[in-house]
Amino acid sequence: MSMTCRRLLSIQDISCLGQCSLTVALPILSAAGHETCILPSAVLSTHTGGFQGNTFRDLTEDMPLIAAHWLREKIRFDAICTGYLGSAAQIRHVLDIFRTLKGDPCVTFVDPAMADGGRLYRGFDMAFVKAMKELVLQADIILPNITEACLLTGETYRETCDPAFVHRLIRSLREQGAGTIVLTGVSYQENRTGVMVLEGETEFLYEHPLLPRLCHGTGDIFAAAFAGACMRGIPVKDSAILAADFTLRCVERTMNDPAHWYGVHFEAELPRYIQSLAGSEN
Ligand code: PXL
Repeated sequence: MSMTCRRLLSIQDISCLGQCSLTVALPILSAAGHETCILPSAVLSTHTGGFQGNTFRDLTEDMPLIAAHWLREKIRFDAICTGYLGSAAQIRHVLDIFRTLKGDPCVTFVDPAMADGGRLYRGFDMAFVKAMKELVLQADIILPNITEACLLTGETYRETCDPAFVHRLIRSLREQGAGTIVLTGVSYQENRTGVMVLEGETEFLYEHPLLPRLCHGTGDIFAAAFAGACMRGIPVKDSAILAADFTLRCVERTMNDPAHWYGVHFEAELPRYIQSLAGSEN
């Protein structure tokens, strides 16, 4: 087995159409060279951002059964990554999985995918936020956006950030017990955005252009590209840069296709992602 091939578990929903959650995490983590196991928490006909009347098959009951089978088979994971989860009950199952299926060592990544643009996604409430906070505090690495960081800390959401506000958010998350924090959507200027990393006591900001189109699924793409890179042994800071650049290129590819409103064209960027991983390893 190659030194860099890890066994990863991605826990989130399958939105059958919509280029988000498992349909982007699986190809991206596989492209990064990892054995990618999945635990689908629900099956939806589409994601909930912009489509109306999507189906929702709740797989909450299957989650502990699947985990128990793996436990009997003595399966353990080198990393467990979570994204969109449908309910507090699902979060409790994930907490159990963290207790039972982590390898030694294991890195846990939690993207508290529940809100954006100052608003919770459809179907979530503050009880869900409270449960998500518990999961966030168990993770080695968390990837909230600004809205999610506000919800997790009780800060009031703002359209425009300033360094003092961002510093308060990451410090507050850390004081509550968060490990490494990768905060996305940190924008200090109109045409720029970026990602703030707090690892140990080191803060690092990577800024890049904000493209004139907000796209669905970019958080999921960033999280998968980031986790894939980290698990190749690439340092957190470099993994954040690599994932941000990849996400940006995916959005660039989608900008000239206004009909493609529900996701981004990430597929054709996978070869360059793979190259950039190889380039960052040396
Ligand atoms: O991209 C995050 C996400 C994942 N899964 C589902 C969603 C969303 C965002 O709206 O609705 C089902």
